Amino acid sequence: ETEGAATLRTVMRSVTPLSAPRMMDLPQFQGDHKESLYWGTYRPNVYLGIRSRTPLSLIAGLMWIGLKNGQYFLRHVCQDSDELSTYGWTAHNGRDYGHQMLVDHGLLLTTSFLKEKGEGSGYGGDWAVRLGANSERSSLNDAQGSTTHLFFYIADESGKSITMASHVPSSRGPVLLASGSHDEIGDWELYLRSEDGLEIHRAGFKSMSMHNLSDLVQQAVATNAMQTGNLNLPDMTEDSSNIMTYQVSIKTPAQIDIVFLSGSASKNPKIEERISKLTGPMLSARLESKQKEFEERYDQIFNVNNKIDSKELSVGRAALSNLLGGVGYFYGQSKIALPKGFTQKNADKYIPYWPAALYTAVPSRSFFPRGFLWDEGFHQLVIWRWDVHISMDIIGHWLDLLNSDGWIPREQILGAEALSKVPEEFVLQYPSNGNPPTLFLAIRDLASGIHAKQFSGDEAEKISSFLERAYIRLNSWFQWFNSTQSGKYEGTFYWHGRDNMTTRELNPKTLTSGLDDYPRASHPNDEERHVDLRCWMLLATNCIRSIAEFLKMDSALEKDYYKMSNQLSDFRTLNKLHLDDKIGAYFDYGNHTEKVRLRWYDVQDKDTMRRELLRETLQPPQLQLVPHVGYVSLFPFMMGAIPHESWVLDKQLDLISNTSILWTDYGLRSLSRTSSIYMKRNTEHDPPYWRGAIWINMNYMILSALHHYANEDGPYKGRAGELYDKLRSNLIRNIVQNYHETGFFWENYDQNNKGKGKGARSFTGWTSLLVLIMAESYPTLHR
Ligand code: 6A9
Repeated sequence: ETEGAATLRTVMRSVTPLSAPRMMDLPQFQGDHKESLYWGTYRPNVYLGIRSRTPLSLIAGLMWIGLKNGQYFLRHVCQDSDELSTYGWTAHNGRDYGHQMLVDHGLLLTTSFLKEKGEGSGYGGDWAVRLGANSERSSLNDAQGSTTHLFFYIADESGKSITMASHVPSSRGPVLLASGSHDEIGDWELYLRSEDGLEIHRAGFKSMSMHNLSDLVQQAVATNAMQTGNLNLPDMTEDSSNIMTYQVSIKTPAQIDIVFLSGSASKNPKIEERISKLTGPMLSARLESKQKEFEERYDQIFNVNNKIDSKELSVGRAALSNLLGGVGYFYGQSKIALPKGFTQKNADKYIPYWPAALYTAVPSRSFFPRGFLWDEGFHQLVIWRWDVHISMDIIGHWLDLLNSDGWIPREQILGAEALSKVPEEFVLQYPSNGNPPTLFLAIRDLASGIHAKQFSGDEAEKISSFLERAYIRLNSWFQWFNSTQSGKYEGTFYWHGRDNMTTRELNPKTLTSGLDDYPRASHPNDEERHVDLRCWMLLATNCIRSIAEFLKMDSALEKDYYKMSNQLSDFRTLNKLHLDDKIGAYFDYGNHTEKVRLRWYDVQDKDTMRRELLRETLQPPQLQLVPHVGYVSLFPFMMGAIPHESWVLDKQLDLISNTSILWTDYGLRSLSRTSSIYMKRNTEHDPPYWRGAIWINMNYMILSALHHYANEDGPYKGRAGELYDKLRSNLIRNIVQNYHETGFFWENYDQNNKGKGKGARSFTGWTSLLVLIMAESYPTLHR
């Protein structure tokens, strides 16, 4: 076989699905379950977006014209540059109810979503959206601002045309806006109802690119404005339009109800009844009772003992709701990088993954509205507690993305809408790159929950069949790590793929670990070992072992896991590989020197930053423990791998509680203030990221370990308990305060600047672990 043929085989394998029964083919994901999750607010990248969980769906959404500093802007896609002072779901149950609030420079909008299967409705049922608009007092005297233009659209991704109602009277009663038919749901109709006589303008477009909807509407309005002087849609439609847009211009306060009815609606005598149930006073009553249901369920699951005050409670609810309201459905093909030097005939440097669906939560609706592998494990810690069926459905989708090597692409950019948000250089996925297998955190909980008979009979049954089918997938996922990310010596691991040629980075990044620029060995080579990866391997082994025990599999494979789990949890081995026993801290190991810095160089008349070894002390890199105290050094602690009577535990508590090292009043720093890389840029373009800031996923893991050690007898029990209480209240206080002050949850928090939110705002991914911190719910890591 030639080298080329071998490479080709490797490439083809990387885009071939694992040959194993698909998770999503399980009976539990069909029938009622599937239908009950058909429609939803599954387009988290727009301020309000509805679609169904099918590749070519009908999609609906909201736009409006916002006014900022005397200038008009069309709002649609969530963008931080819109400078809304807040937006997000204050209630959302992930299924059939949600309530969102948006504040756009004096304009207060609310969007409510409600879904139900009525008598006569087609597959997936009917849904309603209530739009509320109000003005803040201060801007009422702004004459322009008192008219608000709202746009609601419905479009068919398959390109099938939609019929626009021939005449839209400006009337009070429900008016038909549009109708059509769809293979999965039959005929459908869209109605609008408002108590005020409204003027409605319309436009229809024919287009297959749904990510350009804002442009279509903006152009139509702008062109018409030039001709008529009004900010109105032109009341025209293109032939066989598959996108219909309706504009209502309102004076605040106003309220509009929009209803989508599926099934052969107009032939159905109950049509009036169905409309009136989903609009007006009856809708108000239903929304109210759904809200109450949501709050009661939240209390029952997350606030059993009234652990927090009411001001904090509403922030916890918003955190959960934003996570659930951020769940999206995506369909498309990842782009997988070809090996260096290879290109396709058409010059493409990638090969597409197979077309796949992904139902997933997203880290941030504005910045990262797509699936991220290791983020998802943290999301699922919250979601399984709320709705274990949704959680299994999400995890199942992810596990179906395993290729025949046992690899899952880290960042999921599926479909044109998702792609339109990602800069070129981030698009390609590399089949040699890992990302922490955090889904094991949630799966571990499900397995232990079954052991502990914590689930209802029906749930337990479904979880069992889920785990049974997942077993072979989890095994190949694990084997991928075990074979491709192993170190030079048995039982050691490191994140492969770090750049050992770079001259620009102060410390070559490790994006695969999820901790991007967290400092590792300065000169990557194959002697490296990473303590965080070793701990993820421990988690994975323990999880698979516990599933195997539960499924009573008496196989050689189970014995392997048993052995491996014992090896990886062996305290003496861990210490030999990673412990600095002078200070009692765990470190990576590798070819390292502390004596590096970034310097400006003049390269061909251009100033760029380059890394250099410090000449004056000239300490060449050598094999050693990498002396940076931070999140990575706490991994054995996080995983509960330190025996509760060990002196090392005492040292870990020292590191955590020391204010010159990790402790701040707002949570724990990612990197010690004493580290040589603390708050250092990595290149001229890369400001510090995981080099000091407070991140909530890691704080949650550390908190859960403190909780664990505070509840185990041992000499450090009391101390762990005190730190636990303090850290927990610091985290809650700071996240809540930031939410109240800024209207958002943040990607991370500033360890210096009074704990101020930093990075992406409206980061409603793992920051929503706040819910579990408030509830004191922690993963079952500890055997
Ligand atoms: C950049 C720019 C609009 C970085 O939360 C997602 C990930 C985490 O998994 C990772 O641990 N974030 C953390 O270090 C955000 C990554 C965004 C990369 C893509 C595209 C888009 O600009």
